[in-house]
Amino acid sequence: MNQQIDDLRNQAVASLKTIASSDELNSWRVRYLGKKSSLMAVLKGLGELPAEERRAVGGQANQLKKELEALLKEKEEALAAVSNLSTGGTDVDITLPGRPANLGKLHPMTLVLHELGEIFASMGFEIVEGPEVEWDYYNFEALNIPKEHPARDSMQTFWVDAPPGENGWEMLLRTHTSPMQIRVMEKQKPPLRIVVPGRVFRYEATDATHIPMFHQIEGLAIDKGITMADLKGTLYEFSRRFFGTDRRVRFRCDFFPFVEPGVEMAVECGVCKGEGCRLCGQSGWIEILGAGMVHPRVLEAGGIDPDVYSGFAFGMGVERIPLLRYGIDDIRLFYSSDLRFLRQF
Ligand code: FA5
Repeated sequence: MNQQIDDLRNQAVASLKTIASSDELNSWRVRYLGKKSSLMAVLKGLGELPAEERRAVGGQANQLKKELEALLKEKEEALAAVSNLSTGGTDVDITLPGRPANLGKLHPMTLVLHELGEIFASMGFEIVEGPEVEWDYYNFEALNIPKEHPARDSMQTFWVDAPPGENGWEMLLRTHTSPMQIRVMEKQKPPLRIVVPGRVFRYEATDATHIPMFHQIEGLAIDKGITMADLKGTLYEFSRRFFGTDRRVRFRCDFFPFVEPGVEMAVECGVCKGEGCRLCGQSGWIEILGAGMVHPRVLEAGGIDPDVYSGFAFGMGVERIPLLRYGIDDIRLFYSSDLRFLRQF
């Protein structure tokens, strides 16, 4: 009998170790502790045993019963702990993969500014930045646009109500990035090649190609013997790299008081491919920049001798660049905060 109870214990303990679910544990309980189990049969049959054997077997069998009950409880708790772990103790299944984090991305204008910077940097231009709140001296006066000059009318200005600066200068939000031409010339002597990306502001009505706050990138190159051919070569190369080799580009004469001669550069419309549409005002072209040879008076204002040096400058409207590349038909979309639009870039 002694041996039989020992065998039963070994069997019960060994099979308990393989159990991994509460169903299996229930079958184990029925098998080793249930009414029809071998252990219960031993306990029920005690009365038929001789008195001295009854005590010894009874003690052993009862001890095994207690031991198996304790093991059962322990296993029940272990299984419950595992199941709590996988559900986090709640209705949430923590074994499921996590929700992806909502990653932000750069605004399309920032991406375009980075790309323009890379293109011009690879052509040897340094990238510099300047103040958005400017003196009228740098924005107009030093650029050969004196007070009362009609060219001031083409750039409706936001004036800043602030005490006047040196020589009675008035404060404004810069209407273009060209003031940096003067600021750079004051500090750096030729040869110099710079581009200036940045925000500019104009008091204007909005439409599909005009907004009151937009970005420009100014370019300036000054050295001995710089000609219009250098300007055109640089801008053609920019267009080839940004828009590809098959996009047509057009130069036409234009007037800006700070260049002589002056041109505007237009690129074939990306929406209608030159056919004419709402975006390009049915012309097939979109003007992206003004440019020209730096006016001798501007070189002088920057402290550079126009008899020795010459230079070219351009000022490109950055928002119009992705319009042309992606065929977007309204510039205002960039600032409408519509994530369905912005996420596409
Ligand atoms: C200028 O701002 C001159 N400073 C450019 C220049 C620089 C000429 C150096 C010569 C030498 P303009 O006002 O044309 O020029 O503006 C330049 C470009 O800015 C335009 O071709 C256009 O692409 C963009 N632009 C002008 N106004 C707006 C506007 N309201 N919204 C969006 N883009 C605009």
